[in-house]
Amino acid sequence: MKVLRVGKHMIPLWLIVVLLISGAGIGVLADQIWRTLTVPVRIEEPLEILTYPSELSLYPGESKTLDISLQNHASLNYSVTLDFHLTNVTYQANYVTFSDETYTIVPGQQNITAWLTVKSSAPSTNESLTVDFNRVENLSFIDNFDSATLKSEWNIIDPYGGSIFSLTSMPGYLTISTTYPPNKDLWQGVNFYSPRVMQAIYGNFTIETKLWAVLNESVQSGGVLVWKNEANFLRLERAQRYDYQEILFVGTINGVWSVSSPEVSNPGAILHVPNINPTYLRLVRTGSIYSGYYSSDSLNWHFIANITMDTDYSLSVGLYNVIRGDPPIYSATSFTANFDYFRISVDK
Ligand SMILES: [Ca+2]
Repeated sequence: MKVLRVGKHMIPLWLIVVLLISGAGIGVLADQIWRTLTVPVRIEEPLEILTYPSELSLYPGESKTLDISLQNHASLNYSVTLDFHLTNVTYQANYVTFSDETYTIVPGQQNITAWLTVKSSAPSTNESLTVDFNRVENLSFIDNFDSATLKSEWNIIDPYGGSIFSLTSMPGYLTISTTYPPNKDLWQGVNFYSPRVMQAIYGNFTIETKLWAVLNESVQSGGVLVWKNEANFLRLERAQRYDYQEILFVGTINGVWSVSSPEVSNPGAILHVPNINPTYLRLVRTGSIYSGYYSSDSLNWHFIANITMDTDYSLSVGLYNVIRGDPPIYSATSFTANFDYFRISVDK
């Protein structure tokens, strides 16, 4: 092999070549950017609705199917749930039941069938139906609360007793109703009487619910709970406190309650919002970071805050109802929180 002698060292020639190339590289990097390329990037919605019924007509007491064909342009499966809304919400609640299924949409074209049933006592009407498609990847659990019983993963917790958990008072919803006294709260070291449904979870996750509730007393709140123990838990909720309609993302971390004054949560956040109903709540765990979001339509999501809570991956999550009525500060007497669904997707 040819070598170059530098002082006492012999350097093989191939190494010199490498050194020269390296030197040229540094020269290029030191130059100015000589041209910029701009490429628009668009992430397309993978699910396309191909066909659906243009109108539906049925008599009281009848059921009808709704056939929809979809194209999944992506190369992976999605879970899809449908959310049905008649223009007349009260009519829907009183007379109409919609199917509440989760569909697995494989790549390519696929047909799905939903249905609606109208009670025999329903008066005639002309309504308009909108159907929201919720696309979820890696769905690991969903309860649409459309069955006669809660799914077996749930545990009902009502420490003080007397709260009502119902799947029939608002069809398609889990209703948690409670009254004051006493305060039924989730507050570090003070009160854990909140009526709730909880289930075990492991790993990183996204949990989401849709809350339908009339909030007109202080304090009424309901939302999603992440629970390790009484010293480590997070509440993401819609609330009325004082005269304010609010979104709160608060909790107890290492035994310290995050709400330091009526308007401040650190970590977390307390937001004043319009009187939105329903409210969609979404909470994402990534390692020790928990991110809270809310939405009024499940399309446009508003980031609330990140909270860091160091625990292992074994937790429980669920839905809760909180009421505080202790005078003179608070005045709530009852609260009913209706949850349309609860779903979990996990990182794979
Ligand atoms: Ca539902």
